[in-house]
Amino acid sequence: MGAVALAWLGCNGPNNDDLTVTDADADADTDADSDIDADSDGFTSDVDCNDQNRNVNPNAPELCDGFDNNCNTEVDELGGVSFVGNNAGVDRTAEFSKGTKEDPVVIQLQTDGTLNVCPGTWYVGLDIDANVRVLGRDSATTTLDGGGAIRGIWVDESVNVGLTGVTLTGFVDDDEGQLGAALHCDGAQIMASDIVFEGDPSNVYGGYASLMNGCVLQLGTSAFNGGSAQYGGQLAMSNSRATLLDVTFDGGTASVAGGAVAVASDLLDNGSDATSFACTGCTFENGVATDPTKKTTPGGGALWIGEEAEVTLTGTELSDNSADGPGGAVLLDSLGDDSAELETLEDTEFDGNTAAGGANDVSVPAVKGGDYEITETDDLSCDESAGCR
Ligand SMILES: [Ca+2]
Ligand SMILES: [Ca+2]
Ligand SMILES: [Ca+2]
Ligand SMILES: [Ca+2]
Repeated sequence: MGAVALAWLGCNGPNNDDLTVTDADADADTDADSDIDADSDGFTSDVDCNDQNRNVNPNAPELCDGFDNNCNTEVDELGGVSFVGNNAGVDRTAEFSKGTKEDPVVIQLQTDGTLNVCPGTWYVGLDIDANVRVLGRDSATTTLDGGGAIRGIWVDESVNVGLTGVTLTGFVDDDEGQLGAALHCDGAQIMASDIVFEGDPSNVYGGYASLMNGCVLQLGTSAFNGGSAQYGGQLAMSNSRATLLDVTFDGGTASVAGGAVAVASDLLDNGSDATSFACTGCTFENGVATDPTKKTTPGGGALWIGEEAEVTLTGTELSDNSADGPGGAVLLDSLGDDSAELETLEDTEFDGNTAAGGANDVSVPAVKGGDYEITETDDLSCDESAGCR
């Protein structure tokens, strides 16, 4: 009313035109905009650090959400965890804090939104059934830990999931000991970056990660450390597509095939989606395919490529991997009549890989009906007597 009143009085001001746009808050001063409460949260813009958002003001609770909610100039100073959906963010710190090393908890995420996880170690696993972004602050400071008792991030619906900035450790497949302990993707789309996989899980398919039934995984700048499985000590996949950029696989162990990664259309399921694995700027090192009982001779110290699987390696280094059987670094294998393809091998280097069973770098043993392709080989050496070409 101030502006209207002054305009009405007219002759009191030096300039009638200016008076109609000043002092909208009716306190008769001349700082036109500093004391407007545009978002009606009870705090005027001189003290409300975001006067367009009623959930931000000096009396608002501080959430872990990347913003200074309480206008004290500090962002997320209380840490914790929040979930932001369509409405105001909800503080879920108490729920996440219930998990302890001795008694970790599984949190269900069933509505779309963003889960913000501030630095610290949270003893939780996430069962995700909605379109959710999980935003850790960064993998050096933010950890989800399964305490050696529960599964990690489990996505078995056709949803879009984002995942960034977390270390995943201490997870096990507590259900059947079959699938990736830290990350399981069944028919979902997952975009992830800055993930560190640790904790040496041991199971059947993919120590840390398993992808199946049309899963699409994009993974940037991440690291797999340790881990073991029968197939794919760190990652196993079938009927799914994985596109990786700048990912390090270090020290995975397989007792059947693929110290780091196992890729085959018939590995985890019997779907009909394309099975492809592409890695650019990746490193595979210290992978081991070995059978402690020495009853079998497992192959593919780093990578095992099985039925109808297409693998592309670009600008990648495979070093110091080893196998009891064939393929110190890579084993192209096919159990049935369908092809396994090392589609492209470009600017990729092999160094220090060893195989007790033939072909230190890439082995292509002659098995029935196999239709193997290796194209654009660069710096590739292998034992021709083992079938490499
Ligand atoms: Ca306000
Ligand atoms: Ca506000
Ligand atoms: Ca604050
Ligand atoms: Ca905040």
